[in-house]
Amino acid sequence: STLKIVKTTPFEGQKPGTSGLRKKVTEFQKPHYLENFVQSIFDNLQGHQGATLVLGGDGRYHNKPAIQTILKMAAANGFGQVLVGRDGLLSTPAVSAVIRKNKAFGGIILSASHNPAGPDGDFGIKYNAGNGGPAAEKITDAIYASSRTISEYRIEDLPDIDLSLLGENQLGAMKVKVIDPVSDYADLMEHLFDFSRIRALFDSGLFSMRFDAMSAITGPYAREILERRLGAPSGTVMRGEPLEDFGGGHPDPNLVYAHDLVEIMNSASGPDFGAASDGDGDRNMILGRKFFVTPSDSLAILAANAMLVPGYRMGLSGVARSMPTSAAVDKVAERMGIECYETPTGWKFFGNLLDARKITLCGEESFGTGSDHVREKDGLWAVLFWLNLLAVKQQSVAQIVREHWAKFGRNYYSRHDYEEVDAKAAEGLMQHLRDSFGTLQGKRFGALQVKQCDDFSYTDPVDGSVTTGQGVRILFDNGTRIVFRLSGTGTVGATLRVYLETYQPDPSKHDMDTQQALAQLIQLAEEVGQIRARTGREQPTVIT
Ligand code: VG1
Ligand code: CO
Repeated sequence: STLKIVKTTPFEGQKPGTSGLRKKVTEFQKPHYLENFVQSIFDNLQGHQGATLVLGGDGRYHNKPAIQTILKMAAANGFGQVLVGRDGLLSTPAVSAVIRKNKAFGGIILSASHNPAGPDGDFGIKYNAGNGGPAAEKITDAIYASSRTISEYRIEDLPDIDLSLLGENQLGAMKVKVIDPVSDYADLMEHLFDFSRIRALFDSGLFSMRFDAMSAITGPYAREILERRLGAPSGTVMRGEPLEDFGGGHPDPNLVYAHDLVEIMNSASGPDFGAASDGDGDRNMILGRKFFVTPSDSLAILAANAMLVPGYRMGLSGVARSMPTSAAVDKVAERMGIECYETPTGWKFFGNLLDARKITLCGEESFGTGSDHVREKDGLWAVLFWLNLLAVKQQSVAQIVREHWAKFGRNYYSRHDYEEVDAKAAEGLMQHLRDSFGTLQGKRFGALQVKQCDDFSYTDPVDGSVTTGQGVRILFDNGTRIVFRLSGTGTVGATLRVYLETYQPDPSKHDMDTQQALAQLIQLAEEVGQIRARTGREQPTVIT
């Protein structure tokens, strides 16, 4: 028989983080490294015999060999069929859409999102369940436990499948169906948004946009949807060819890493609307001409205007945001009389709320927004939502945001990242903060008084599961706060994230520079966290 049972020994540290297992490519290239993790996933599934698995990745370096390996392991582990994107490509939201459409058993996504790619870059792998969403913590914990005791894995010793051709192939007893990575997803978008209205906006000749795919996965999706189905002129999509090393770039759609787009949007004759997505297509950045929309504001604005979009005409059952995300959406929920849930960072915590229909929209400050249409955040979805709003409202991006602030107040908000700091120093900083809770409680800093400080923990309202240690919060009056967290997606050292927020209801004070509006809080974060002394950094690596 072609079935091989290969003896192996565990690797250290195959612990899924905020979004799956992310490591250097060189780590994944070690013999058995990928195989051990994939077998650890399969060993924690039940009822997958004969079932369908969805498989695809963001096309980064090592995607191709990894896909072939996983196909052969899926066959050896009894799956009946794998749906795989042509050339092994599928964006993260597209995997979610394909799982749901085909009622598949689950899916595997190969991506390290916005982390740089190439032989010296990062790679990643994540398991999604039958609802299309990232596996819950219970499952990722079980996968990690299996990876620590694994002694063998199963793989079919068969030739590679040609993934460049659409259609069905046989791999041992298992079918491999190569699917168009774009069409199911594009159809879903057409179903949610008013494409004829958006098309009319482009046809008017009075509106232009630029979408930066950052040489990552969204290029083919954006070209099909924006340029073909919606009739935007060709060239609307920039850097639309997915490259294995993302063109050497850092496909993180923020003001720092999408600076080409930012420059285009900042010119006086620039386009009316600009957007970008990340490596695996689940993030979005929204820009107007000379205007940046913070992701937290974007979520709030989508929620406030959802009824203008066909897919959400019936209203929202509720909304959710991750804890560090600004409370702008809370204000909208309050006004609408719907529930707003506060979850830990990472999309896996939204899954239960979406499945239970407690929420319709959700989002994170880290350029992630989504809805119940899939179980991942969705970059192009957010862009189309904005396009639909622009087409209906016939206003500029800046006008829409300013009107929103005037109505709901403005949450001045910023995140300061200190990347690749010494892991021990970062842990020490967090521990120091936790040790300070007693002395901080009630303490006054000028006009600010600490109302509460804690390490955020979350009880899932659907299944009652508890997740602790999700970030240190220092809460002041009126929604002013500082949050400290360590990233769970980095692969080198530690990344410290400091989230700063203050609420300003007065419209006459909505035109301040964000960093200036937060200056006192930034100062306080330094004082309380001893950031400079402990990390050796004079300033953040990235400010968003
Ligand atoms: C970051 C973001 C988080 C997001 C996660 C995955 O996690 O802060 O909001 O869900 O990335 O996004 P962390 O642990 O580094 O802060 V993606 O687009 O990288 O899948
Ligand atoms: Co991503």
